[in-house]
Amino acid sequence: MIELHQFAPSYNLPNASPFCMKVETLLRMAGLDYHVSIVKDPSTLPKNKAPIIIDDGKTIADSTLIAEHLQTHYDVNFDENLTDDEKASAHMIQVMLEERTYWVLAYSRWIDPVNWKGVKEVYFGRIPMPMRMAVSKLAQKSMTRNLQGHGIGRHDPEDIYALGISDIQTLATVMKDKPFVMGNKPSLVDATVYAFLANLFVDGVNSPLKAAAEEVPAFKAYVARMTELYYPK
Ligand SMILES: N[C@@H](CCC(=O)N[C@@H](CS)C(=O)NCC(=O)O)C(=O)O
Repeated sequence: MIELHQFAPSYNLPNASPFCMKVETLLRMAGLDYHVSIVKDPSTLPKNKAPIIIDDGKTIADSTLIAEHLQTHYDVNFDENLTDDEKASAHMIQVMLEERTYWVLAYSRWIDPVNWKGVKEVYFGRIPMPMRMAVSKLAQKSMTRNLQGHGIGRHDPEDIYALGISDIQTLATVMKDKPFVMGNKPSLVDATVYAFLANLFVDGVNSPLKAAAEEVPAFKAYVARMTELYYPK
């Protein structure tokens, strides 16, 4: 059986990592059996990031490589209903969210002082004091370095959020009121969009990025639709 290594669920979500949530959603979309193994320290993983899967002795690290693996090794074609044009649009949305919006979301959680105190409790609250302080400080430092490395972390907060808001508005323009991102049926990009929007809406993290998403009623309805389909109560 496929082993999915991911962080423990938090924030009342399948996962507070949009990449972990994307992969778990893909496994459910594909109807594949899997077993979850909780990652406590991502530095123990082959690429130092979660999620990974281990399938038939093979380790695959990175959500997009995992999606490819599922399509190559199982009878799954997430995009079977899409035209080439739709596949191209879906690809652009996925890359926008994963390679740019992600960093704005990360900034809002790990750096923005409005949220960090609460986020720290959720992520590290189970570690006993005084180790909790040291571990959370180190993790925040590492995120600061990553944001600098990406480049977005070099901007003023207003500019960081403005970039993320333009992504959210672009997504709203593409999605309109369609039931799923590319039309009437879910496809690969839905796993990413669902994971990101659900993560934006969590209680206890507030930012201009979340406020922009809240202005789009279709987003909340979409998250509820995907939850009902893939994580029914
Ligand atoms: N490109 C990767 C990104 C995965 C990723 O960024 N995972 C984050 C959690 S959202 C992580 O494990 N970060 C740990 C770290 O950077 O130390 C994918 O698609 O799986």
